[in-house]
Amino acid sequence: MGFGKYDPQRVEGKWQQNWNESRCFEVEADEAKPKFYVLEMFPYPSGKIHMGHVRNYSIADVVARYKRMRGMNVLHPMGWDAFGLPAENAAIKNKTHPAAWTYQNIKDMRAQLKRLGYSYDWRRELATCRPEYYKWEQRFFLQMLEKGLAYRKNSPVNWCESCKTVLANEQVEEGRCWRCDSEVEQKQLEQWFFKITAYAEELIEDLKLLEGGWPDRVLTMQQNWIGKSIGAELTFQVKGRDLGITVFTTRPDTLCGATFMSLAAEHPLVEQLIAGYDKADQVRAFCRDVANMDRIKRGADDLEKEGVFTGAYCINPLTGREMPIHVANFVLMGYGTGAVMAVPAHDQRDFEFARKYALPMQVVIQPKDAVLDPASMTEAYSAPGVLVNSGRFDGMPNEEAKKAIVEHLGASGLGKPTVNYRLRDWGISRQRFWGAPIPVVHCPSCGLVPVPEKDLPVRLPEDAQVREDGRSPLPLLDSFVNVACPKCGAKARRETDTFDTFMESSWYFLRYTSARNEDAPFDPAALKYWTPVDLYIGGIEHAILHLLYSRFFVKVLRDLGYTDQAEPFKNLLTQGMVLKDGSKMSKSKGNVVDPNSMIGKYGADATRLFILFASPPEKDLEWSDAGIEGAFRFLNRVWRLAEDLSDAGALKAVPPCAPVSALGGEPAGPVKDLRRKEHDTARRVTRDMENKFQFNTAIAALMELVNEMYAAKDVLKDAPGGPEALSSALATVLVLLSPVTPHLCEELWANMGQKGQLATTPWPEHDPSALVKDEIELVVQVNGKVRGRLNVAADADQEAVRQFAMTHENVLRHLEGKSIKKLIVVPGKLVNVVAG
Ligand code: ANZ
Ligand code: ZN
Repeated sequence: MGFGKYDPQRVEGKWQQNWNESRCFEVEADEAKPKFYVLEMFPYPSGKIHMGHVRNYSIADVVARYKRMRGMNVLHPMGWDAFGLPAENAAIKNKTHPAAWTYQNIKDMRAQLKRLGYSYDWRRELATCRPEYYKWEQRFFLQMLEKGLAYRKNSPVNWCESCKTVLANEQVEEGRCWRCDSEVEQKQLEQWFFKITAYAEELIEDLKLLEGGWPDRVLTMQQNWIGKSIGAELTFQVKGRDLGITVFTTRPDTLCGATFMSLAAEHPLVEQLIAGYDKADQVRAFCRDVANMDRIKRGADDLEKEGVFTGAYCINPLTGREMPIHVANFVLMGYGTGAVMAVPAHDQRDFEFARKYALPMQVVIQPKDAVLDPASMTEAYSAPGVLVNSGRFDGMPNEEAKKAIVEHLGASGLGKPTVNYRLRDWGISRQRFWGAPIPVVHCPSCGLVPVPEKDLPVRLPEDAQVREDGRSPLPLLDSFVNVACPKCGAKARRETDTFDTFMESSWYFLRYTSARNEDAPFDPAALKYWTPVDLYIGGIEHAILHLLYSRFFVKVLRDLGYTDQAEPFKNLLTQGMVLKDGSKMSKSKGNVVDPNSMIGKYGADATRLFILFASPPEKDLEWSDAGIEGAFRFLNRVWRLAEDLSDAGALKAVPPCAPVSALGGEPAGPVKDLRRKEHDTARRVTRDMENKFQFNTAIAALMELVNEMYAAKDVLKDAPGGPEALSSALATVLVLLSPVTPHLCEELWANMGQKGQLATTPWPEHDPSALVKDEIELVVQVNGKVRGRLNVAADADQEAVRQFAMTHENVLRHLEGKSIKKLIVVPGKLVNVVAG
């Protein structure tokens, strides 16, 4: 007799093999069944799974298992975001190859995920560094090229001369290269771009579709990143020349307060404006310095405002005033028109600039109950007001004046309403090796020639040796670079830039629906059935770029005819971090807890249980050794409970939330009490699963039920219907707990003699009539004040309740010396005695 010691290693290995052999997590599209697509953000194969992964995937796995038990057809896939810089660095360091390093890591990490018992359909596994994968994004690129959505342009980049490579903004640390620490320059380089700006309006507009499904703060971050700004373009004539300068402004109402003009250092008119000016060289030097500034610093609010006069003037179209034209360091060429009408009285940056260079200031917006004096103002006034010093527009509320002034200028072709977006086109060129090749050829006579689709994939030569200095080996690799032009056959050069790795992660969730299809990126029926992703789970650090690029990609693929979806992810759950001693686990802090050692010591189930119990999914989680010990102890408690019942011959194959008939007739006393607790637990757990996945409270409810079973089992083991009630409750614990700790639950389920796998067993439904209590508690009031509580039969009649209330000691004391005037019974709730 007895189940032996709870040995997670044995139990977990056994059930992982069982699931694997029964293929119970493999799914196909099935129109007859409702689907649920749950997805975690796929990992970069860095070498090892960390606790953050375990948390992310455990949350997803509980959802997947729960939805499956609710009868849904659940797609839950896993794959690898396998291109990227760390592989190159590791290859240099370990004198190996990025491909070898990556594939070995995938192998190790896959084994770790399997050891955690996640319910993936492993047949759909994909690695983005495989040509069978990136072949399709090369095709998408060509189609986008054809539609004008991919293009090449000269653009400023961060350049490290010693590494001879472009650096992403994140790789520039205080103006220096993250790798070699030398000064980063700004350089113009031909680069590939995706025209994400063509979708700016839709990307903003469709955020509405995600309300309620995505966290509000993520929606706000997306909105700010796209940065829609409603304003106008106004044109100013340059004095004495046949030249106009157009500005973008959100405040056309302040036009009469525009006292000078500020241009970006890269503004194309600068050269013309300074022609003949005796200080032209000084202006050029200033422009060069500004253009070389770190672009992040240049856009920062606290930038010290600097500028230089160009020697030229333009004319304010409303006031006729001459406005000196300056070049200013805070004006960016990439936004609006690269020219700003400066209104120092009402714009803080212009205010600082004007104070510094003693430029004139004119108040044109008057607040309600104050008069602004430019001489004594200490900052710009940017709030609403009515117009002053604005001629015919005086007295007009400024919101109204915005429209009126644009209309007025519009009549002479000098103004029009305009919408601007902060969003920039997506630079997708990387001068890196470990990425997907961009499929074009540079021909000396034909120019840029797309690689014909039949020649895809353009394979990355996986055996190319990475270079010690970190530069891509591709440009020097003759076998890769030298090709015949696909158009004219002449000797041509292959493009050696590779795609930004954000590209692979922008569509992998669609590919899972048809991961093994070699003839097309997607099987249309499967894509239609499974998408959109119903629940996407990952870290908040991806709240902007990855999610934005994915949203963009889905819209492009829709316009290319692949899908009819407009949005990739219906619901988004951003899980909190895993902390140790209050801070994020990291190697440098030395506070990392390795999942492997936890699984080795306590098992996958205890690790999953601790992580899911310690905190609700969106909140940070503090790692605690005592916590995982506690989780392990609880599982042992469940194990021993089942074993006890078995030893006592009280373990029956009764279904969870068993009907009354299975308990041998209408239950009473402790049998009924346990049954009530069991059904109420099923109700609470189901509610918590449905309501934002509050696994922690669901687990707490199950712990309560187990406690109650311990307290009742000695009495119930031998009572009529008792073994059945205990077995039903145990079955309920196992079913409800199985999404969290699937292995232990399967094992005990089998030990109960239950049929079939728990993984595919339907979720139980509680019986509302089981929740009804035999006795209910009534509050007794005297003159509106609570003086006692009574337990009465749930079906007691009013007269019985009245009589019973008058036996309560404390109630009687409060009635001493008074006469009863009225006695009101609110059935099921209270008795109120009115006395005086
Ligand atoms: C005149 C003005 C008066 C402005 C005023 C503001 C307040 P958002 O809301 O971010 O779109 N601007 C336009 N292009 C710029 C550029 N390339 N670099 C730096 N600043 C630029 O900001 C729009 C405002 O930012 C524009 O409205 C312009 O200044 C400035 F009381 O025009 B405003
Ligand atoms: Zn050619």
